[in-house]
Amino acid sequence: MREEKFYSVRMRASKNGSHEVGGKHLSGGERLTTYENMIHTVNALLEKGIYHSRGKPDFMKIQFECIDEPIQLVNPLHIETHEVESAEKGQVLARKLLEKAGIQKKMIDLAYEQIPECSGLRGAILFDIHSGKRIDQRKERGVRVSRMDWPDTNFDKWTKCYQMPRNSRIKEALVLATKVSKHPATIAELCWSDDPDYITGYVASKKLGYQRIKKLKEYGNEGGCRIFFVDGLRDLETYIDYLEKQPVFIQWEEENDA
Ligand code: PML
Ligand code: MG
Repeated sequence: MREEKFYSVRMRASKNGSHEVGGKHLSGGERLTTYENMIHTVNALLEKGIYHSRGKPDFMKIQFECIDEPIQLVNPLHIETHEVESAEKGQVLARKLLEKAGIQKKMIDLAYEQIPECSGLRGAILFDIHSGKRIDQRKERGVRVSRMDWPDTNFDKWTKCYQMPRNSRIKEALVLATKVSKHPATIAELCWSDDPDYITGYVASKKLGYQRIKKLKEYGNEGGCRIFFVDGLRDLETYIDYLEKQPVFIQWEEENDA
């Protein structure tokens, strides 16, 4: 498919020491790039971590590695945006959408009990929709989805068609949600940012697509959430391996947009 070599580039930034010594997580980023574009990509991640509303980092790690596996091309999830009057109404809508995605109400309540645990994690929580329990063993790290990106020219085409801003936050969130939802073990995802200046979040699933909810928390709140609702009967190790290692490029083709 592609002859060129690609590299996975990752960044994480924290304050009061590295994540390993209990520093506060500030920012993370995942990109796929060619060697020619490496400096530009590393600079973009550096900038993302340096100028951050959660604080000024005193630790940052940026690393790259060559990818040997073939890169999977995936069409982005269909996107819809909901305006809501308040964070409370946004949360009611999020719960409704999770039910629509096929998750029982009592399981959604149990997942919401996990939300305080989500805050401060640099990755996601995996929540089993059968047992109602968190099933990853990643403690304060969570599972970090990696090795994914959306080439700029194709993303630009998509933003024009949907009249969306050329916004890297939306791009990164939709890339992640698309990769995650593609796996058969993922039933749905619930996410909102841990940044105090960003209040939009989403529920995503294969069935519903990427359902943005304009307000899921109040400005100033640093409590974020990223929960993957998973079918825990499937092999967890293979699933986590997919999330962390399978390289994915988003490629939008209008005719494939459901
Ligand atoms: C994040 O910034 O960590 C997640 C942002 C999710 C919502 C992005 C959007 O669709 O506006
Ligand atoms: Mg953030």
